[in-house]
Formats: sequence, structure tokens, C-alpha cells
Amino acid sequence: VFLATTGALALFAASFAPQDLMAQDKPVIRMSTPASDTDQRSVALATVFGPAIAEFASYQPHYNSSLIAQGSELEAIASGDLEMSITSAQELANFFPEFSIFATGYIHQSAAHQVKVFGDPLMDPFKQKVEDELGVKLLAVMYLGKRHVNLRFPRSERDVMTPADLAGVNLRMPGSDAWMFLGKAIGANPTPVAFTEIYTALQTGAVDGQDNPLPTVVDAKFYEVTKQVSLTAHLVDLNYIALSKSVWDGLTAEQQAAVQKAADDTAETARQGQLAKEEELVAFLTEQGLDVYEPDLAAFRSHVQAQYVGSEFAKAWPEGVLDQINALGD
Ligand code: KDO
Repeated sequence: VFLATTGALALFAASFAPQDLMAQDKPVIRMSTPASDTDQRSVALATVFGPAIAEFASYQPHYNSSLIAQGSELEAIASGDLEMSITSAQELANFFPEFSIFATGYIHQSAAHQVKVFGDPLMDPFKQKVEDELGVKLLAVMYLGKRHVNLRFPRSERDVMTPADLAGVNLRMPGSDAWMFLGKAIGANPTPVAFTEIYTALQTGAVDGQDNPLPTVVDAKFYEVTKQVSLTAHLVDLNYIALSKSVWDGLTAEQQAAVQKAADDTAETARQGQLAKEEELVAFLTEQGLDVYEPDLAAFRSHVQAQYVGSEFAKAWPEGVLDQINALGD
């Protein structure tokens, strides 16, 4: 009987190759994002990150907030209901107010500036706090792009040259204090709406406009329901690749290094993709009939910066960090 059983086991082992059993043992990394599957960041994660870690972990993306609502991803990671997200400084600022510094209008100057800031020792205490108190590792900074004001009105009805031109405009913003503050700081009347609801809100006139980088305006087809983009560039926006620390702690040192490299490579691929799209999409949007134009940037910059000085947000910024960020710019 013993021999027969051993034989049966041997047969079982032969038909289920070790890699199948290992596949079942691999940790599954569920990633949730409001972004679509065609967003440059989603594409880079699926084509670079997933394959790079496939030997020891299974990357499982969930798009369009289908798994976790926008803004709840960090809580979900902290409570073990999610392993990964593309989080924002604004979301982190809900937990750690000092993160609002990275969500401040006109603070980052470019994609390259974001990379310098993220890699600088000034970021260490920020990253450490998120790890210790939320159980989330921030692996890399992803470039989302320059946020611009995108309205339903034709330019003949509303010509957005200065913040005063946005008075009374119901501008959709993502729902958090840092976002609302930015919406007000550019002169608009901010209205919180989840990312996946924007298209309908624009279509029905529930909001007058929204702000996002051009690649998002195109990917989410907002151009179908809007008439103009004023290139305010009020936030050179970013997201962080965020991973559950308990997943990270369960990996070997070699696997951790592979995950870190995969995140860095993904961020670089996505960054190049977004930058290229930002360049080419002005022409596309113009062809679609939108007016895409540059406002008085100095007027926007000085107005926005003046709103942050002495604000509740600025009080939460650690001493000296603003100067350090500025020193890393051009
Ligand atoms: C948005 O809701 O406008 C925003 O651009 C905010 C970002 O932080 C990020 O969540 C982004 O949406 C999604 O990734 C969709 O592009």
C-alpha cells in the first residue's frame, strides 16, 4: 500500500510540474487605480513591472477604480485588502499633512525635478513615516504631467488668462482638502468628483470643467465633452508607486532588489510616454476643435504661490524643505 501511494504521488508530481505549484504559492500583488488600462502608467506597469517580477510574484491590475474607490487605496493597503496602488501626494497628505508640500501649485518644475526630489535625502523622513505608520513603501515617482484647466465653455465665452477669469467656474477636482485648496488657489470654485465620474459630470454640465494633464484629457476622452484647454500648468503632477510593506517584507533581498528595479524602470518608461504625449497632444486636441492656449502664467504662478504662503498647509511643512525642493530645480 505504501509503495502504491508513493507511486501515485510521483505521478501527481509529474503531471503538476513544480512551476504550477509555485504559481499558486506566489504572492498576488493586486494593484488598484482610477486610471484606465490604456493610461501610460497602467501600460508601463503591465508591460514592465508585471513581467519583471513574474518569477516570484503575480501582478494583478484593477483599472477604473473597479476594486477600490479613488482615495481609499492607501487605507486598503494598510488593512491588507490591497497590495499596491499609484498613490498621490494629496492622498498621503490626508494621513501626513506635510505631504501637501508636494501637492502645492507650481512647486515641481518638471518631470526631472520630481525625480531629483524623490531621490534626495530630503524625502527619507517622508518615506519612512509612510512605511512605519501606514505600512506602505513608496518605491518610485511616476510623472502624471502638467495639469491644465479644461472647460466646457468655448473660449469666446470664457477666456482664461488670469485666475480672476476662473471666478465662479465650477471646476471638478479630486476629493481631498489639498485638491480643493489648489482649485481655490487657481481662482475657481472647486467641486469634488471622483475621477471615473468626470466624463458624465462634464457631459451633463454638473461641472464646468476639470483639470488634468493632456494625456489624461485624451485617454479619458474629456475632449469629447469640452471646448478649451488653458495651459495653466498649475501642478506638475506626480503619483508614487506604493507597495504594501508586508508584501515587501515577505520577499528575499534579491526579490526586493528586483521589485525596486522593476518600479524604477516602470516609472522611467511611463515618464517618457507621458512626456511624449504631452508634446504631441496639443495638435490632436486642436484637430478635435478645442482651443488650446497659454494664459498669463506669471499671473497664475504669483497668485497661486501667494495663497499657499501662511496657509494651514504651509504650517505642516518641515522647516527648510521648501528651500531644498527649490534648490533642486533649475
Ligand atoms: C484625478 O482624479 O484627476 C487624478 O488625475 C488624480 C491623480 O492623483 C490620479 O489619481 C489620477 O487621477 C488617476 O490615476 C487617473 O489618471
